[in-house]
Amino acid sequence: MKAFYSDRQMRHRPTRSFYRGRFTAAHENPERVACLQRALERAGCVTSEPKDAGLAPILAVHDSGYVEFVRDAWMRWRVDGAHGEVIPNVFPPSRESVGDRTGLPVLAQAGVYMGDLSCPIGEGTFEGAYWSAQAAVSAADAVLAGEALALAVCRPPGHHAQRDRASGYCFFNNAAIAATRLRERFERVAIVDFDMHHGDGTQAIFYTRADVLTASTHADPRDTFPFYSGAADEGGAGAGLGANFNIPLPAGADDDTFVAAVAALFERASTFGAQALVIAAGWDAHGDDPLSPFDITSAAYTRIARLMRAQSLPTVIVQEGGYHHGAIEDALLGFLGGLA
Ligand code: SP5
Ligand code: ZN
Repeated sequence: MKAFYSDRQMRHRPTRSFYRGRFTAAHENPERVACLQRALERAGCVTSEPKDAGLAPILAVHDSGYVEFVRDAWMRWRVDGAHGEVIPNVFPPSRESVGDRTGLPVLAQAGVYMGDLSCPIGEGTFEGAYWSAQAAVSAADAVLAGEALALAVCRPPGHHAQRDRASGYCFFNNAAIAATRLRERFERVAIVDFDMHHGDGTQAIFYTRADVLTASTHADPRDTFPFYSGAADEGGAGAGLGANFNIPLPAGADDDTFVAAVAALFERASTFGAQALVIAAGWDAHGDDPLSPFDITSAAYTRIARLMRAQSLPTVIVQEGGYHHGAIEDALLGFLGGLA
């Protein structure tokens, strides 16, 4: 299987994340990649450098003012005499009430373009997020060129990023970028997201579209980030009605429950008539993950990989979350085992 990763993704090095009243070490750290790389190596899979497809595939999903903010914020923050990484401390009464955002000071933009305090922008954040997106583009291009499967070791992750908003450690929505790329050839594309968190950014990006199905299973958002979306009754709107599918799961869910939910996502993709798949693959449902409310083992990921292969569709796998170093190596290794 072709797999893509650039060392330039390591340039995003968040030092902290604000959570429940204090700054904590960032869970989404560059060391995660070494664990994923070890799993790939153990499975005999070598990553190659993504091509530079430029900003166009990112701008096909994201607002240009937002992309410029991610690119320039760190430098502007320093010019302003602000400290450390770019983190907002003011928020608009409603995002819709903000007219032209492009002329605002960087601090005011941070409140518009950042949904929470866990996406600090540092010196290398844009470069890291840019190359993470390029890995997704290269994986999509490999599938467009005839590969049955390709994997993008995306880090920073992407599924919480909206068209014009970072959140949940995510800046550019790598899965949405890959799906948009696949749409150049395939009429109907399905995104199947089994990261433990709801893929709220991806849902928002495609919510009114009939050509891209977004299907996600996750911990019940009434108790778990991202809290404000991910319920089972969110089915899409307008032309996109019926092209969004959520399966929230209760705390304590086990392998059988989780695998059955992912099977239901694949069934929906099939009913939808998907001609290609994007898998938003997070490993944070694993029972050892510090964020997981589930009781899931690596064996679940082997079963999920088999289900995925049984769809016999061209497939791009995009890395999302997963924060326990041992668990993500083991989960990815289990998943890769299911592909054999
Ligand atoms: C891509 C992805 O998985 N993003 C997840 C974002 C979750 N953000 C909120 C969780 C903050 C957790 N800090 C945890 C301390 C637990 N001991
Ligand atoms: Zn997650």
